Amino acid sequence: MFEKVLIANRGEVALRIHRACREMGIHTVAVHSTADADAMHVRLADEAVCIGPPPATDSYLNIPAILSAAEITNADAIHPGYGFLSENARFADIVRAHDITFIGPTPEHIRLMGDKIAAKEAAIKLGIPVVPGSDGPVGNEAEAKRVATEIGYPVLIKATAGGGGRGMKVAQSEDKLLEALSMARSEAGKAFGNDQVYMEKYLSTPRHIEVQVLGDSQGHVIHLGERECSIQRRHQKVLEESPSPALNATEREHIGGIVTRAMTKLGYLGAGTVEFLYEDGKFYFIEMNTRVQVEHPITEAVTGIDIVREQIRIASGAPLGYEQKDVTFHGHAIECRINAEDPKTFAPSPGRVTDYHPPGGLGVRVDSALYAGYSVPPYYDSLIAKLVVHGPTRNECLMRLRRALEEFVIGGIDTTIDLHRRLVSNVDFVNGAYDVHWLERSMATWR
Ligand code: MV4
Repeated sequence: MFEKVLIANRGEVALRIHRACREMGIHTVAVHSTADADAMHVRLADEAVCIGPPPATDSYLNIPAILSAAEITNADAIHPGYGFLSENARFADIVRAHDITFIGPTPEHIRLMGDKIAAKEAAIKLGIPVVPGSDGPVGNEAEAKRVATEIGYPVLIKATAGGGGRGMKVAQSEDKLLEALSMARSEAGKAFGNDQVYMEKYLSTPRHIEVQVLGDSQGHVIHLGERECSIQRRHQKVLEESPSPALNATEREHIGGIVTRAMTKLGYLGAGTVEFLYEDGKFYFIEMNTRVQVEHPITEAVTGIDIVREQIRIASGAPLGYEQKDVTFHGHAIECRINAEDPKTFAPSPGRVTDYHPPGGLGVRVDSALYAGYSVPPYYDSLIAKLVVHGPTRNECLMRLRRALEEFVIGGIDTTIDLHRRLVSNVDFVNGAYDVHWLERSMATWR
């Protein structure tokens, strides 16, 4: 097992990784920019190294600085968390070249799943259902017309180098196809320097459901159930829950089995999440995330499995701590992402936190690096806390979540707490009757 892990991240996820290490008797090295000198992860880590000025490109994305910090502290492993360098295959390669363990999948699998078209082709080979569409990039207009006729309108044109919803154009009928195609191409060229696009059948009211997997170096893979992530705004997840209110036990077992068999065939190592669109009882693969995700705590609540601990164990060469038969699902969990943003305009709201009072009680977890007197810096993602609530049933979880949100006090900056207070009492949400467009459509009617 590792002696010392360098945490190449900041904020709540850096704290999360530090906590798992601490409980395993592993020393931790925090890295931080000058803006994060007073951050909680720096205070709690065994050692801390300043890696640069505030801009992420000069600090948390600065590969030479992070590797230097690992060298001078003699860390034997690096955990990238999520975001920043967590899905950067070149970083994983460089870490490996320094004889330091990268706590994550192999660079090959990171690279494979980072290429949207290659990932889809791999999914097909591995027996994972995908959205009907073009076989790779779409060529000229004639080919686009042929493919669109084959899969049926409406169709969606997606940028190969895109992701997170950027560079997508819908064509409702053939007379709109060429315009959508040229707009998608030119936007992709400008945004990503790569105008390659592919085509898929457009699913108009899908849900976003993802399956968590863990694979070890002995080739064992287990799944930890699914997470429903449809409550999104402009492709930013706002709230997630597990299990999905839309799935029954048979569907859960069905998709869990497909993903587990596929990841076993692939020889997947580490924690990973296979993302699907779900519509009319069918699953369609959209992408795979080769990192621990922001919303992992709801899976931990329902299964009782510490995902970050398993990541570290797997990376050290230990076998998974569980077989599939040991994974049982209990109750319901919901995570509210709380951002330092204006609740109406969603403009970032950095600044000094004057009051901080997180909720507590049975089944209430708050993952946050905030403290009274802390100044939220303006340079990074606006996520400042994750409220994770667990209860025996979805309704009891909702009751507990409403109570926890009432208690939650963050003073001195704007936050999105009020958005969640509104969400968890909305009848459509309470009934689980929503798709990926629901939140934006509903908020348009909110004053
Ligand atoms: C789609 C789709 C409908 N049909 N693909 C958006 C970002 C990327 N993860 C994939 N996305 C979508 N792909 C087809 N063929 C609708 C979306 C989509 C979406 C997906 C998941 C979560 C939120 C979303 C919001 C808008 C559109």
